[in-house]
Amino acid sequence: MVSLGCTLPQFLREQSQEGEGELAALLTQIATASQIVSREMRRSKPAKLSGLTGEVNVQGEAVTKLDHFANSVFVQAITECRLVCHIASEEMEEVVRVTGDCSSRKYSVLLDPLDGSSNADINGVVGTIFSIHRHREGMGHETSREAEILKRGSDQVAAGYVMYGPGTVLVYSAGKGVNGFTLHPEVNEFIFSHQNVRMPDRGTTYAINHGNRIHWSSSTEKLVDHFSQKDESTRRPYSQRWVGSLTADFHRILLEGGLYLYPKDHKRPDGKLRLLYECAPLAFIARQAGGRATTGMEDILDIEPTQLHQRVPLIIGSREDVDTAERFYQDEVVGKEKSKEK
Ligand code: FBP
Repeated sequence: MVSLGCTLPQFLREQSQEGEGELAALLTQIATASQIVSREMRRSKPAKLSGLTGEVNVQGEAVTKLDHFANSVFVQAITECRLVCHIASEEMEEVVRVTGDCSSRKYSVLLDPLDGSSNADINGVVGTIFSIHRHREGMGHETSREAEILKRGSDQVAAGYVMYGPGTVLVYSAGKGVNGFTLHPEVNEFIFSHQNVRMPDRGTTYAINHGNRIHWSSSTEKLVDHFSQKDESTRRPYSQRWVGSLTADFHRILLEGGLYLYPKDHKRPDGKLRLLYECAPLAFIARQAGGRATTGMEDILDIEPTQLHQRVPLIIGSREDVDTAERFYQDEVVGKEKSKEK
């Protein structure tokens, strides 16, 4: 039985069962990459890693120097461990097939190397989100790179995130609960700090970008009104929180409960966030901690992906709060169908 205070490698060694040693090695490698990123973040301002590269990524977003740096560190670390056949990243247009023989490599990794990177230059919280799938044997041909990576969230073998804030925290699940580790700045080791995290069934906060209000659907309007109304039995009105950095907003909800929403709206009919390396890994962690994630109509973990950089609406958090939100979105559809029948 591992106890709080041990290091991440010790934890992985003691928790891993037969056949899981390679997954432990991959997680250790991801953690090492995040330690490098964390160190550079601390010394990047006002040095060479602040500001933009001048490039625009596949999402049409300006690439910061830190985005670029974080992507290279993670891709290199994941490539070097020789356990991964395919890597996909928010910062890379296409899936990369790692050079060399893939036949004995068990995994594919998808990641957002630096989520919320616009916060980095103002000393705000940013994060790395990662998703690990089992590599399908015989699927390593050039033509099938995307097929290799387009898998449902429920098929993930592990997922996690690293939050670079006042402290650096790594949270992951390999399908047996959720555990968290805090980077000790002096010994530069992740120390086991959050054991078997359970998300409260209901929270007292909701997180949404109110600046998008003019674009919201009527169900989002009604839902936000609902959270703003007084009801002692459900501890409403809820407080509004918005860091504008998904890992930070999610981390708060994981520990304290509540709801995060980036719904579809009239400006973004598919939402903003990416299914494979933002929504699905966090949905996996939410479910492992007793929470849920939905688009409003479908569980995030059940979506069959069609594109690498696919966007989906995301409503994630405490089980009862997500159930409530889902009812608002589903009622709108039922209402529309009924009015068509008339
Ligand atoms: P990026 O991947 O472009 O950083 O976008 C993701 C994100 O920054 C999330 O971390 C955050 O929750 C959301 O977008 C913020 O969106 P908005 O710009 O509408 O506040």
